[in-house]
Amino acid sequence: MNIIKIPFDAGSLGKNKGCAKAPDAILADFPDYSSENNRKGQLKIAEISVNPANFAETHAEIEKKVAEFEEAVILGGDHSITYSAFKGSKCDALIVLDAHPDMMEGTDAVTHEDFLRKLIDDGVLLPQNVFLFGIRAWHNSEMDFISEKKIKFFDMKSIFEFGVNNLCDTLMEMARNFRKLYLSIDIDAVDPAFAPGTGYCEPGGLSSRELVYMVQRLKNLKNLKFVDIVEINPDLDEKEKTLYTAKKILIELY
Ligand SMILES: [Mn+2]
Repeated sequence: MNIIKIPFDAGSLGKNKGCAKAPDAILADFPDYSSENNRKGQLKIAEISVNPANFAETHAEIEKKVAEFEEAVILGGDHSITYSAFKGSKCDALIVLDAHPDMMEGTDAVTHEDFLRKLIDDGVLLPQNVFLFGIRAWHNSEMDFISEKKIKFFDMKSIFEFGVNNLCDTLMEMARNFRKLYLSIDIDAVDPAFAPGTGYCEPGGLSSRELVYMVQRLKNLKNLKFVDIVEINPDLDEKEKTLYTAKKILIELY
């Protein structure tokens, strides 16, 4: 499995400073325990050199490096990295697990609050090829954008009501026919009780078991080529709960 480390947290606008440490923290002593997935391959690790003072240069690096891969798991970093990683991946559809839509009306630079809106506004990603899963907090302007662009979303209320397994079926049915699929996992999709090590603590999220289940199911999609895991902040973690959630996700992926 190809791993690409992107230790960049400047796109969080200071709100999740420290998540640049996540790639090394996740990979430390990895894997020193076994999991439900007994398949074990080799990890091939690449790192993207980032410049926190220069967003444009960093994003150009991310896009260029990711484009060298046919498939990979990308470790962030804040969620702004998904903008250029998705571009470089040449995927045509995106599933995002996140507490928030990340569709704020933004500034010129790509940030973790607006990367998804920018992907759509910049014509990189068609709105009908986006699937949001796990959202539970949004600004009115974000929901207006979602309605206007008819973006498909599964909010936590419906996930609770209809069940993760049923909605995962629906999601997979919709996602399986794209040419190349990208899955982006913002760790704040998970409830802060299970994953406190992140910038925004948004209650009422997925359990860590539900995230593991989603990953175990989604990895069966033949067109799934890229996965990223972002917004993990080792400095804000408690008893390494968040870090071990990320390690488990990584183990399930290979
Ligand atoms: Mn996010």
